[in-house]
Order: sequence, then C-alpha cells, then structure tokens
Amino acid sequence: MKRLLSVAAVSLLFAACSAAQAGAPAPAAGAGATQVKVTLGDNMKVVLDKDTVSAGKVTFAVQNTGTLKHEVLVLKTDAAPGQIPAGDDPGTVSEKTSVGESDDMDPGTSKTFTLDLAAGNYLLICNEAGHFAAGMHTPFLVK
Ligand SMILES: [Cu+2]
Repeated sequence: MKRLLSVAAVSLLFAACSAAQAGAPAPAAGAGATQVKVTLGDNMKVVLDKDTVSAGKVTFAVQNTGTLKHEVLVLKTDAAPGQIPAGDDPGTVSEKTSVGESDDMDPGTSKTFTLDLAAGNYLLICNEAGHFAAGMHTPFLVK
C-alpha cells in the first residue's frame, strides 16, 4: 500500500510538472529570433525580405515557390560569389563555409530553421546542380 501511494505521489508530481509546462506559452520556433523570409524560385534567385540583421538568433522561413527542387545554404564568407571554389559534385560550389542549411526542399514546400549567427558577411545560396552558376545566391550581412 505504501508503495502504491508513493507511485501515485510521483505520478501526481509528474502530472503537475506536465501541467505547468503545458500552461506556459509554447515558445515559437526561434522565439526572440530575427525572422528572415527567404523565397526560392525557378527564376534562379534567392529573394530575402531583409538582407541585414543583428548578430544572434536568426530564423529563416524558407519557401520554395518553384517547380524544381531548391535549397538555401548559409555560407559565412567574405568572398564574392565568383570566388567560391567548386564543390565535389558537378555544378555545385564548396559548402565548406556553410553554417547551416534548409536541405533539399521539394517544390511548393516551406521550411524554417534557426541559426545563431556571428557578425560578418554571408552568402545565401542554392547549391542544387547548376543553380549557383545560374545566379541563385545573394549577399547577407550580420552586424
Ligand atoms: Cu535552386
């Protein structure tokens, strides 16, 4: 009986904790982060709603509005787009300076990811084969 009681007490405690957590407002993905909308399309452009943010948490809300697979990578680099070395796969550039990415996104899909970004120069690029060369990159400044 005593054992049963303590199990019940533990369950109650657990329930209380869960209730407390459930009662707190659920933090949105990347709460307190600066949100940047990224639109990827078959026009081979990476379109941002802002190209300058403050250092810290940045949430990228990415939408693939095209009919092709796209992605966005966040490269931390001072290099101009033409200076980014070639990647391992044909038609791609090196991802060595990437600090985060959406991964491949199917047409019509959205994805959100949050990065903690230090001040510096970045390039947001799509690295599907041939897309970077076609112009799918844009500068991004964190200050
Ligand atoms: Cu692309």
